[in-house]
Amino acid sequence: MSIAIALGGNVGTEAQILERFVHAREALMQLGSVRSASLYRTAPIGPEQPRYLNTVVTLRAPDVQPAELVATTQEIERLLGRDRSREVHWGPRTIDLDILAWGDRVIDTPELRVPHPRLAERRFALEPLTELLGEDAIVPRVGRLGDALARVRDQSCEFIRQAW
Ligand code: A4P
Ligand code: MG
Repeated sequence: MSIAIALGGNVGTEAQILERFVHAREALMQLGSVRSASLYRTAPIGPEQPRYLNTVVTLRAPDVQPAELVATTQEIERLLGRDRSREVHWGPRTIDLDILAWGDRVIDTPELRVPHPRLAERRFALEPLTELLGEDAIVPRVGRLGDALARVRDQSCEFIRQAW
C-alpha cells in the first residue's frame, strides 16, 4: 500500500525550490522506496502570490506509522527552511509536504487527515497523483482519479519535465 505525498513550494527561484524537492525525496528514501511524478508549474490557490512548483511522490514503507510520518514530513519542511510561525494561511512557503492518500485508508485525526480534505479540488495535486496511480485508481472520498481530474481541468497546471 503506497503513501502519496505532495510537494509544493513557491519561495525562491525554481532552481531553489527544485533543490528542496530533491532533498525532501532523499529524506523520504530513508523510509522506503520512492517513485516520483513529473514537475509542474501551477497557478496559486489562495491569496495572490507567485506560481508554485508541484509534484507528488509515492512511498512504500510498510512499517511506518501515521504519527511517525507526520513528524518526519514536518521535520523535512523545517530542515528545508519552512517557518510556519511566519506564514499566511495558504500563503507562500519554501516547501510543503502534504500527505494526499495512503492506499485505501481513511484517517481522521487532527494531526493527519487522509485522504487530504482538499485533494479533489486541486489539479496541482491530482495531476501528478494520477500520473503515478493511474486514472482508474480509486481514492476514498475522491473516487476515480480520472473523473476527479476531469472536474478541475480548468486550473492551470503546466508540465515542466518528467525526471528531476
Ligand atoms: N494535517 C492534517 N492532515 C494532513 C495531511 N494529510 N498532510 C495537519 C499534511 N498535514 C496534515 O499543516 C497544518 C496541519 O495539518 C499540520 O499540523 C498537520 O498535522 P501545514 O502544512 O502547517 O498547513 P498548510 O499546508 O499551510 O495548510 P493547509 O491548509 O494544509 O494548506 P494546503 O491545503 O496544503 O494549501 N497553490 C498551488 N498552486 N500549489 C500548492 O502547493 N499549496 C497551498 C497550501 C495553497 N495553494 C497552493 C499550494
Ligand atoms: Mg501542508
